[in-house]
Amino acid sequence: MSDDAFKAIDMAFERLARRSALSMGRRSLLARLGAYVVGASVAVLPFSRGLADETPDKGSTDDDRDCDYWRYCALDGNLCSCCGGSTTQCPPGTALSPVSWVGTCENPFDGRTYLISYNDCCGKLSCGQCHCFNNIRERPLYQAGLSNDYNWCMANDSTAYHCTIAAVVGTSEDG
Ligand code: ABN
Repeated sequence: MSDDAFKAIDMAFERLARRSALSMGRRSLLARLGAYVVGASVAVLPFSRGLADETPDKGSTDDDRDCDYWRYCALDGNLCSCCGGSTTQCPPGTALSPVSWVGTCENPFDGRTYLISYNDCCGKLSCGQCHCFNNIRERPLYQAGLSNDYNWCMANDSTAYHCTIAAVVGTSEDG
């Protein structure tokens, strides 16, 4: 760009600055600038605008020690069925969490959708076996009851997380 072009731009900005200084006070100028800065930062903040993964997933196995077992469609954690418990029972020496998150999973064997309660089993260190990371219709933590990404042992005497069970609590047709 030539010197003349730079000069023209300088003058244009100077004129603009002088005109706005005449028409508004310093405080109101700062307030306006502040509003622009806050507006711009909200516009670019990295939050999730879309919903979580909506891909229907029917699961593909009847093996309850496999992450693809249909009931585990929203299970993020260790399978209790690999840790001395079962799909519905905590392993000996652990205690069921009274609070849980829920998911809806389709059973590929009867085509129906079931409400699943995922409860953590607590009181022993992580079992470390069969870790699954399934997130069908799971929601971020601000919808706590639908979020799997949380230690639901928080209400137990011992908050140590061991594994997770997946109990059917109803069908999606239940009122
Ligand atoms: N609800 C399973 C879990 C436990 C601890 C941390 C993340 C997720």
